[in-house]
Amino acid sequence: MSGSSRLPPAARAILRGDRRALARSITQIENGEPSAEPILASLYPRTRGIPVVGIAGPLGVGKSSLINALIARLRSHGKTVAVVAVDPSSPFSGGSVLGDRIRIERRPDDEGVFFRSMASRGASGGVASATLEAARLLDAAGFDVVLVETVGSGQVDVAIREIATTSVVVLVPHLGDEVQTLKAGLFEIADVFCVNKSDLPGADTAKRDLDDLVAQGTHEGRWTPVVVATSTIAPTGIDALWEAIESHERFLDSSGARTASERHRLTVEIVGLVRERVGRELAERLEGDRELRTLLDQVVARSLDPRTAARKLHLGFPRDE
Ligand SMILES: Nc1nc2c(ncn2[C@@H]2O[C@H](COP(=O)(O)OP(=O)(O)O)[C@@H](O)[C@H]2O)c(=O)[nH]1
Ligand SMILES: [Mg+2]
Repeated sequence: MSGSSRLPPAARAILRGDRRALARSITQIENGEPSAEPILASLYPRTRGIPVVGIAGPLGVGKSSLINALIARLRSHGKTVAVVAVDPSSPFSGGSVLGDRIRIERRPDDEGVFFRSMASRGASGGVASATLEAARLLDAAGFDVVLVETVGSGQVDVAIREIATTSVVVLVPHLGDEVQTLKAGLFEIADVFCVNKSDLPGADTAKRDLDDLVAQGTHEGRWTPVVVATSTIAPTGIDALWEAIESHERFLDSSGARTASERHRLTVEIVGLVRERVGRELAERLEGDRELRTLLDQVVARSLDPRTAARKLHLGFPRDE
């Protein structure tokens, strides 16, 4: 491989398929260690833009169970898979058992599967950007697909849009009020709806309700979400689920939406990084700043209001590169 020798040793190890180096680098990303930066920068040109599939939805709907089923399906088709669980309470085998929640099966003997959980401490934006960067390393490491399981609540679910190329929203029969919620929020993020636990009563109605909902929101030239019914107990619908994901990935290429949404995602990412950096630099500059102290005295004394003080502050940002 040309230019390989100029790569940082950790990046070279990752390209060689060294799983421990990969895990270590992801930890550095997770902890926001600057040592991750040269690794990410040097591997970015080696990424191919593999499918990153987000599996989102409320707790207990069967996301981990579906991921196990998808892994089996993908492995039997010779594809390698990396799984990132953003849900901190979604333990892998060997971790603690929480209620009757399913653990994503570790496959220690299978080099074609890699697991990673990302602690969702801090802001959801933090998890999103760490997950995005981890997915890039997994791409450079040669995996064919990344599956991301996310917690079911609000912000992280929405953040899946910034990470995943295809978003699957998992639901269960007896949607009831959930359909209303969907109209408001989740509907915006789903490329594929998965009605899991279709072995339970009410699955047909739930699928019909979703089909109706999707039909109402159909637009010429836009992707129409696919609704699939699955069961991980009876195993059914897993092939259909994967085919729906693949057909969305094909649509991204044929419609030009992949480039457009990639540009959008990268814009959000770059702006977020700038905001983060400016915020950090600002906090550093203002620490013990004499001008700020003087302004603060005036604000405390009610002779100046906070907004005016903020405008008066002279923030000369020297450019360092
Ligand atoms: N009846 C039924 N139960 C399921 C199905 N898939 C998962 N479950 C059960 O639902 C519970 C939660 O599954 P889990 O995969 O941990 O859900 P997650 O929280 O969304 O990751 C477990 O008890 C599973 O055995 C299914 O297709 N049918
Ligand atoms: Mg889970």
